[in-house]
Amino acid sequence: MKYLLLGASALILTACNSASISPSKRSDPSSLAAPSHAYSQADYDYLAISDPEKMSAASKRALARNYHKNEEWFGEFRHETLFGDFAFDEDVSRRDPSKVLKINGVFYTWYTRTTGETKGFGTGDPDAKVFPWDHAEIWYATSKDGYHWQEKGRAVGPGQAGQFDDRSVFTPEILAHKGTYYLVYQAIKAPYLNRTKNTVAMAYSSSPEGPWRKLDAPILTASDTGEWAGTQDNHFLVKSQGDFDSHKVHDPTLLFYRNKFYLYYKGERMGERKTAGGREIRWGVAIADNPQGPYIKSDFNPITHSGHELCVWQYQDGIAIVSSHDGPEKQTIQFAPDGINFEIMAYLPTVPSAMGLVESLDKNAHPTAGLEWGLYHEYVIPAGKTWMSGGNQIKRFSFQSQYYKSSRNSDELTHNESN
Ligand code: AAL
Repeated sequence: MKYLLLGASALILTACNSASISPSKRSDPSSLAAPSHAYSQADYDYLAISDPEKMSAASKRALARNYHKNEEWFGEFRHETLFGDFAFDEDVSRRDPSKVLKINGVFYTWYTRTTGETKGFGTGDPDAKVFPWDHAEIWYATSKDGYHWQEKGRAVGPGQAGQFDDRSVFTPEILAHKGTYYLVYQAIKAPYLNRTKNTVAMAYSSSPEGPWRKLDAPILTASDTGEWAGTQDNHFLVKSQGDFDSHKVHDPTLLFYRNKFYLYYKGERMGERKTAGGREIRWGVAIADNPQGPYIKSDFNPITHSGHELCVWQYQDGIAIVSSHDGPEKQTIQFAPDGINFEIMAYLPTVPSAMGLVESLDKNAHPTAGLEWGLYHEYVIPAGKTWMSGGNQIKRFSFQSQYYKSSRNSDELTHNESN
């Protein structure tokens, strides 16, 4: 694996060097050729390149991006509905499930829970629910088999009027570290407008059942850069966009890695534009010596130029991610030997939304072992409704690797068929 990764960085350097040529040369595809000594005859053979002196742009790209490597990272997601309180309920929206922790033989997850109809912005009612995650609380549920779930109650709710989290708390993630449970989640202070900037908050407890003690202040805020244009509540109108996370800091995911606390998150930018991959969405990381912070944003942010809800796990000495719906590198698995510098390892046909991984899996068994199964959410949109006014449901995914056939997966399929 190390050899492959070193090989990948060498190829990327080669690609960078060729990208620094003058713009006039750039229009000539042959000027983008990587020096042939960077590749072996086996590389050319694998990619059906018969003459390395005459490579199309696509062949050069295939070499530079390792299209002939990393088969062990490839696979496909499958989806299953769940039972008990995670069966679809049109009156209750459950979404953005956290990691699944196994504690004394019982699975636990935390998630965003709301009721009531989403009305959207501009209704004239400052209390109207503007998004499916507005006026939300964080609840938790348990399961003995990972299929039948029982909702246990509220873990964390919004704060008192005037506090930074008085409007909504949602999209939780969990970290168990040295006997303490840390919940990280998004918080909104009223009023909830298009231009509202959210924060990331933390609560901790010595038990997964709570009680949870909130920190007094957010652990992460949107960057204080960028400038709105005018006073209309329109987040596309800006004088300057600012940093990648100048508007929103979303989907916090906390890992204990290399003896520090890595808080990965999604940033959204004021005046969001489109890229070749659609929405302008990127991820960053903020690092702390102690679980409660202070969290310092990495100078290398943004660390992705794609993705949506986070899916992050430690594999061997590095960090693996699944980049979901947005950006030119959507639907990829990526790996960073240092948790910062990610390279694409595989391109996936589909990716579930808001995946919560199972912490107790043996993630080092192989590259995608950490994805063996987990939870995610789906929109359920009845006729006449939209993604905003429809419902949300937590479901279960499994990942089918062609390379590593797992007997567990066939058990799951049998289980599914028998239900
Ligand atoms: C999700 C996540 C965050 C956003 C919202 C709820 O897809 O990215 O959690 O704030 O949508």
